[in-house]
Amino acid sequence: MTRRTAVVTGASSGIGAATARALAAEGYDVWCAARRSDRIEALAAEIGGTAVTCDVTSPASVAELAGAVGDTLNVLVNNAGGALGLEPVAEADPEDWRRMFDVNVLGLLHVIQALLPALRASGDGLIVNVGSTAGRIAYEGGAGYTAAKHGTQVVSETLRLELVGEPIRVSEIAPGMVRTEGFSTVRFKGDRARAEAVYAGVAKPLTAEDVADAIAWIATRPSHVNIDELVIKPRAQAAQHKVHRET
Ligand code: 8X3
Repeated sequence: MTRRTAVVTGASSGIGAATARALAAEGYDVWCAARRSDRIEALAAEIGGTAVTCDVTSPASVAELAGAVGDTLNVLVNNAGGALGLEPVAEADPEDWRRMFDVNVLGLLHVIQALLPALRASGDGLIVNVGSTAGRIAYEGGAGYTAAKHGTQVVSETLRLELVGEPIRVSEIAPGMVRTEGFSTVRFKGDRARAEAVYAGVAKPLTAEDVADAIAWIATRPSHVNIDELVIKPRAQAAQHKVHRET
């Protein structure tokens, strides 16, 4: 029997790397795609997958990924994404917004367009877009990121409408507070104190592995079962602004 295949973007760290591991543990041949070659090469060696250096904001780079993957693909996890800055609209840097829209929204477009033929050809395809609770709500300082992640959500919903009748499922997972090595450090441009403050007093934020476990669950449902959306938060986070912090 041919092994099932998966592509995970943003696989160099955090949720992406954990998802590549979780899918490999479920028996998938995993294409680990990200910009940082050294990291994905180490990961691919660890899980018996394949590393493909890829920047999802570059159509040419994504075309190379599609060329490497070949004619069929079962699972695409669009995980590459992220936040930049936490300034109010009045002061936000348009360049941050441009980059967030580029990776969280246009990145989806490039990768989906390039890999849709292979997903279709597999006869049993699944797209999992990694959104965020930021794609459901608004918070002060978050407009660039929340707008982009609302974009991720709407692209997912639209795609499900457009692909109905085809052998391709479309899911979106929307995590809340997840502590990963990169997310907040990137958002605050290396300011570790601000990054740490996000999780201050929260006993157990979600881990990348918690989210990866949920993605693997989505992927291993029978192929007629489409998990449209899955919102996942730590027990300590009842809502975006309602986080239990131990003092
Ligand atoms: C991460 C959730 O709260 O930083 O996607 O917007 S939040």
